[in-house]
Amino acid sequence: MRRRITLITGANGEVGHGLIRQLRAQPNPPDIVVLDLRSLDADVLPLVDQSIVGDILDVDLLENLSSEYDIDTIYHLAALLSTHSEFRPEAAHRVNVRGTLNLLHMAIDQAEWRGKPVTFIFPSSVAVYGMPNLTAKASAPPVSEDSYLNPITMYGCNKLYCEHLGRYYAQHYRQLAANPTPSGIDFRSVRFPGLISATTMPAGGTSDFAPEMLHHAADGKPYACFVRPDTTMPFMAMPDAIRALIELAQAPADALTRSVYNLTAFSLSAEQVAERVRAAFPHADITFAPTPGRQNIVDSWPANLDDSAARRDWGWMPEYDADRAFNDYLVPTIRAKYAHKTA
Ligand code: AKB
Repeated sequence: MRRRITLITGANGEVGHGLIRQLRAQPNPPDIVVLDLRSLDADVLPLVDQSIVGDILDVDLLENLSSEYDIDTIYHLAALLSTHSEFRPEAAHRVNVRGTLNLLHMAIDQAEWRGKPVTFIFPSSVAVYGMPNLTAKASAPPVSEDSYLNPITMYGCNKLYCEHLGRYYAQHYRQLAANPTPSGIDFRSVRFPGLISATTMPAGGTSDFAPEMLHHAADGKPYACFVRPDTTMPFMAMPDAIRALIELAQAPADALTRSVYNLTAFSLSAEQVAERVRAAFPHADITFAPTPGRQNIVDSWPANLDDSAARRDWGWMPEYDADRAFNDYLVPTIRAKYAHKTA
């Protein structure tokens, strides 16, 4: 008998660490196998059953994994984020698209072996949207899933295409076969807003100005924000993001009316983030030095997202609005994290 597991790719990132912890804290935690380019950090290593150092582009490795385990659920987190992807667009395409395709193939193979669907959870992003200009951004109502899908970043294009690939493999794969049968992939995706974690600094994203502002202030370091003070986008505290992934994975299939759902918790401008950071860390040294390229990227993302479909279909509800995110989660946890340095 092959051991039933949950597979997490890109597990060493900030979402991965939180996901491992929250899955482990479940009443009946699954066995967890993780795959990442770097060996899993020591603080979460004891929480997983196997940690594999490897690449999602290595199809032999994926085949071995597929033959060794009965993979029930895949959380496919591995990706190059938006800023990194602009510097290495072809590498981003390889990792973000080819890597996802490899995982989707693996899921089809698994579903065939086990005779049961494989739940495939794919975090997508607000980066799939492309607002045409600042006037449209300022006047648009909260953007719902099917409008403004004109991403201006490689990462946004990759995420949008992979959402479609997931829907294709789940619903239309081998549609011209003599006897078409379902592929067995139960593909479910969420479009995250900018995520803010109290424990880890993000790397390579363009929404990073908000967490960077906080972490720099707590660490006693000056911070030059790379977008204008009025730049507004939706955000979410990390614990909500992790809970959303798990809740979507556990939602009954017949409740879901879409394969991709917007998620949001609160929208703030960079200045409003700075005000909250200054209120918590009065010595914070925050200046604004917008860089045109990254500014343009955030300007293309909606100021607000409409997540009513997720609320209606699977009961999504953020627990952290802006006040609670800063007062109960971000500020106390970040303060404790850097306390030894600033004491
Ligand atoms: C990024 O900035 O690339 C990500 C995202 C918005 O998906 N945080």
